[in-house]
Amino acid sequence: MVNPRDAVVATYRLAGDFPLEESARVVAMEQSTGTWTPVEKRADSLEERLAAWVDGTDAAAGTARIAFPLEIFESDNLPGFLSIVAGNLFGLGSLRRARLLDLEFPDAFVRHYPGPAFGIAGVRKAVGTTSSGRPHGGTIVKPKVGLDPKGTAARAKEAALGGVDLIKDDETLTDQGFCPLDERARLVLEALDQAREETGKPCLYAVNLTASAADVLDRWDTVRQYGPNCVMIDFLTAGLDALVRLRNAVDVPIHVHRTMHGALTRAADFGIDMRAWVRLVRLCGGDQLHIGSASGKMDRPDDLPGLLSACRDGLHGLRPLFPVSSGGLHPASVPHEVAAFGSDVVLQAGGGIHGHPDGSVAGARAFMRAIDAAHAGRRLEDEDSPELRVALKEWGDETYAYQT
Ligand code: CAP
Ligand code: MG
Repeated sequence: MVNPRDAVVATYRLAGDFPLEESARVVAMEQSTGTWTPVEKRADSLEERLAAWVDGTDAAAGTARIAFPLEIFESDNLPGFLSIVAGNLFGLGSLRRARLLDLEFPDAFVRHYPGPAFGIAGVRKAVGTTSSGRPHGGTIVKPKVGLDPKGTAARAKEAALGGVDLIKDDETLTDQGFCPLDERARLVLEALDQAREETGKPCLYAVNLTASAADVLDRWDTVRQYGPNCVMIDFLTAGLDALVRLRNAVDVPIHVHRTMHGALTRAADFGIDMRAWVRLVRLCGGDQLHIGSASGKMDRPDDLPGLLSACRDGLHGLRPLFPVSSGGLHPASVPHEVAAFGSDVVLQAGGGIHGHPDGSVAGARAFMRAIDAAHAGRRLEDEDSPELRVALKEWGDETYAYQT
């Protein structure tokens, strides 16, 4: 097995024209010093130092560990990193299955990356849940797009008055003409200050700064004048480099959305597993990350415990990532989610709060009461909460398919 001090190890699921061991060697060569045919080695070649190697295979699982010498990577170039561990191999005609499952980094690689500045403990401190340790409840302002800054702020204020810990922009809301970022950030943060005067409770606003790496920093400069307490980025569409740059610029928690992940994570035979992305987002400094839910509208993660471990294990002393469960959740989903995630989770409901028959304040109250009850091990049906009763009647107790 590789000496973990000096190599990045990528685990792949491989299958193709050749036996597993051979396919693994093909990938190791293609991603480091080789090509399809031998090339005469020059006397001054560095190939010995830079060649990747097969660090073990598991025939039963159909997986192979491929070790890449640290020297093959630049210390701070994530696009280059992905070109090596997640590059040509997916296009090789000899493979009919090539899926990157996981990544292991040596300390010498990790120390060039910032990791989460807040992590679970830091976000809990910001929200005031350090002592209770309860799950956080958040919402996404809905409609996804379709409100101007005033309308967004009004709906955000209602959710904050209902007691949520976090309000986020939706992943497609950035700085469009119908809802300019500058005015939206200012009005939402003002509205949350007003709500806090009434509730006495902090509420994070994850303002979506998704844009090119350069523009993300300009957008941080735009919003920082209003005293933001959280920011958000869609890390796949913006790029990991934009996440790192944002991490190195901001002094508030970073909420990381994973939109577009399905194009990479869902195909059984080809793709990049969410676990590899969790490791990279944690390295790059996200504080909370969507990883899928146990009962919502999105496709189930096939190894939720493995994702939770990647969020929280002692990865080189990096702070743990706060996992976010979201997508089609409503109050009756909460016990299912808490059973699967435990209490260190951010549960989010967009439609499951703003679609409440009695509006967003009632929807937020219902969702937060469901979190309190589930955290205390109480049955939702026994709660003395008119808002929760209405939500349970409206959406029932089962996970449900998309309601068109
Ligand atoms: C949820 C959501 C989130 C999804 C993302 C949406 O809204 O805002 O983007 O949770 O999926 O746009 O669907 P609802 P994932 O609560 O109204 O469904 O968390 O799997 O990355
Ligand atoms: Mg969304």
